[in-house]
Amino acid sequence: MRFHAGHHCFEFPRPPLLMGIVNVTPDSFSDGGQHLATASAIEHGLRLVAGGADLLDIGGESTRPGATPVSGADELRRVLPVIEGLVSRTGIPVSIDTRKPAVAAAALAAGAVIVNDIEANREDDAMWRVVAEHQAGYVCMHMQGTPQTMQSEPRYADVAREVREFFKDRLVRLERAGVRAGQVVLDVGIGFGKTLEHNLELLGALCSFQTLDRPLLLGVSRKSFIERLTGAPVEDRLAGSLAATVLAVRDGVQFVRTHDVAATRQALQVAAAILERQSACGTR
Ligand code: HH2
Repeated sequence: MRFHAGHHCFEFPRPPLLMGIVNVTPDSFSDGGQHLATASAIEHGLRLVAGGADLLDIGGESTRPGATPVSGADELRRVLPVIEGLVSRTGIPVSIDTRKPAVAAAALAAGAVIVNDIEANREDDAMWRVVAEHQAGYVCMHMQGTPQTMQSEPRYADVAREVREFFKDRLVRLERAGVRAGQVVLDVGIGFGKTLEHNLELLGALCSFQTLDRPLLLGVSRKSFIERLTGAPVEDRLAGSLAATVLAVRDGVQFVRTHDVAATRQALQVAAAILERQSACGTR
């Protein structure tokens, strides 16, 4: 299986890829306001690369539940200089985390090669045509509702089955818009229109998404389901994030979106060394 994003190509199976998060926002749920200045955001991105990031995801609008939407102009003012700075200083693929086709197009023109789309549940194909035109990679994330409405009353009869059906439908629509399956990564969207129980069911069912034959991306980093389970405040959720990540990678996740790249890399290296031996002695 391959994933194409601009001139980058990743071949699987391979060790998991770490996508470091650079939030150029005043209000992100875990690091809002920390990297709002361009220089500070670029420095942060470079630190993530030094810590072992394989990709960087740049976002200029918080998607936490109930966050205030940002105009396209403001979003571009935040992200473009950071994308340009990080593309020119690192050789690694940069992704733009946006819901707006115009922001995606400008980011891709500035050197980003992946669109991370939390609003892949949209009806129109404007975003997909931008992705097709730039031959970009595309993260197709599942969300029920919008960031403004998603946590009001999420409902599913069978969350894993419904998310799988959503992905099948999107792969068809993407193909119709000119985006080939090889450009697509799937993400179940932990915390996006899901209760604690929905999140846990999805995390427990990750294996079942392998039948779709596309790489899986997962974002659990510092998320509130960890607080619901353990009481840990946002600044103290690394251990819970790592536990979920290690199990998810064991179950086939290939891309891990994380605020804590170095710690995640260390946890995955140790887990991989042990899992390799377990399969060798037939215990799994
Ligand atoms: N989670 C967040 C944002 N973007 N994209 C994908 N593909 N998957 C995710 O799970 C995901 C995402 C939320 O995290 P963060 O960016 O740290 O917070 P905020 O949206 O408040 O900026």
